[in-house]
Amino acid sequence: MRGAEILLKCLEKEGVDIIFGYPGGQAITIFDALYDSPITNILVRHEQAAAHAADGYARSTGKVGVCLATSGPGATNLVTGIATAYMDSVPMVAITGQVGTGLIGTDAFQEADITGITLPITKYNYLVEDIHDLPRIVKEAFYLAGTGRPGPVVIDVPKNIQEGQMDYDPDAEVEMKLPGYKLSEGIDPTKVTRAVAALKKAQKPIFYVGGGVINGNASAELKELAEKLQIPVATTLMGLGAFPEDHPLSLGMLGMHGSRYANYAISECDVMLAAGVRFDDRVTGKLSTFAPNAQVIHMDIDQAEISKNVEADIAMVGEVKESLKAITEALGDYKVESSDWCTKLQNWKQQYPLSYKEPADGAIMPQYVIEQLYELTKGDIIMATEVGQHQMWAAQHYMHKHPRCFISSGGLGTMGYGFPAAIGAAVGNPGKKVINIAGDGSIQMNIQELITAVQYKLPVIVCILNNQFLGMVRQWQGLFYGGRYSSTDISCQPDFVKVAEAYGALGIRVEKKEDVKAALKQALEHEGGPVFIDFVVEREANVFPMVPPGASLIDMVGGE
Ligand SMILES: Cc1ncc(C[n+]2csc(CCOP(=O)(O)OP(=O)(O)O)c2C)c(N)n1
Repeated sequence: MRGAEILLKCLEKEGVDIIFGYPGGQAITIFDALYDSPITNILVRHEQAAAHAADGYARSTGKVGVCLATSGPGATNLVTGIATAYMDSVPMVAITGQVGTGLIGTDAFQEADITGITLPITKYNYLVEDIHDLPRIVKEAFYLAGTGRPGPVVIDVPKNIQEGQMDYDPDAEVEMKLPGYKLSEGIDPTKVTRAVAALKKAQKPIFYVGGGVINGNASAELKELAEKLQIPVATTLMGLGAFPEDHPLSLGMLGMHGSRYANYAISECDVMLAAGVRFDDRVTGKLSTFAPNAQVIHMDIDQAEISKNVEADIAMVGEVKESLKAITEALGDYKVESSDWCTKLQNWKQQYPLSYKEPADGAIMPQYVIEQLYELTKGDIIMATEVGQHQMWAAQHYMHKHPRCFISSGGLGTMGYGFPAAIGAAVGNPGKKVINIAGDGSIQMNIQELITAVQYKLPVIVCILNNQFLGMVRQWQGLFYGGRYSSTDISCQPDFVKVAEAYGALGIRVEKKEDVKAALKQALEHEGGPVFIDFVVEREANVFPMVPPGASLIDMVGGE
């Protein structure tokens, strides 16, 4: 069998039925093998989108996403997508074609050292030098990508390996050789005892929850413990959906654009259960004043995260699901019915709701669009976002209720991520409506993927909150750079309705507030393919509240 066929058989063994890819000379043999394979390739129109689509597929399904590109420019186009997945711990296998092993290092046509380039942004990477290693490498790559702290793995396959031949028995046992890779061996019981003692003493406990709870499929265990001890839950951007936001214990999002009540609560808590989080600077604000009175219980699968930014008093290394379960079990019948703390937070929620001012001229406020979307869908969609103000409004003004339903580039903050990620989510979740909340800047970064969505009839609705600005940068220029709007006015822009129509999609423009809901309804009812809605919104709306960079969480400005 040819190496390319063996590669695909190995993918099949890993349960892969869909990949996202784009062909080229050094991957042509793999694409040739795909011709006869049960694996479907979703043909994107830019390799960056292949990586983001595989990432959106992975985040929304929990499976390992797979992307495929040719060598050189194909491989380097994957790089932003790989880095995005790495920063947000997304399980992905990226396969690249490479020039033949005899040409490596000669600056051959379309040669790029992709294992070198991706070394710091992958969990691991492989250059296949012997066809006999292929089955082992593929098995290891999926194992590494999907276990422990998930992440992307690159497999670079030279052309002579793809074309080489060997006997291959798909039923033969394949042995992995990963002597240095150790998974958690369970939770240290002494840590459980200490965590339980701290929680029993706590007057003002709080959960600070991140993407690790979603990656670790631990939402049910989180809810059980939060309810048992009446612990309010604040989530990061990556943690949205880990805990239902319509639950009385939910505080929504904390951090730079978090709710006032979440940030006040974090600042006042006495015990912090930090679950699957990494104390990112966008969350903590000024580190020295972050949760100053809290005893910190940090649960994480990755030992390297413990005490990286904030000293953990009790470190629980291992599956967050197991840590939560162990604490709940150790508590036995002990439970808390109500507390002054919860009452205080309920009052804060009433006192400091997320709000915004309506403009006098009746312009559409971007937050209003998100609220109307919630009215129509009640949390029962997959929402992807691009990066900017719209991303924060989508996080703040929609009630996220389910894990794996809010898909956003948190760590790298990649504009151009949301649309292809939404495509990947739509491919992985047939029948589900997928909405991409976009800015007019971000959508132009991977707008070519509209034809992919049209070709595969994917029900992706792109809501462009069109403020004719690179809004988030303009906001910072307005607040911190004296209103000098340098290179952020993008009012010279395409007609997004005509763009949609040119691609064969439905395009709708909304200029009046009273038309917002009807347009969303029309898009949600539209069958058979993608929709662009161009919401012409208030140009200079800001995201509030905001913790200015370097300030403490309690020093939020705006949004009252
Ligand atoms: C690839 C990339 N380039 C630049 C940035 C820096 N950046 C962050 S937000 C932003 C503006 C986004 O504008 P838009 O998509 O129109 O959204 P808005 O903030 O107006 O809602 C920019 C340029 C980025 N995050 N990603």
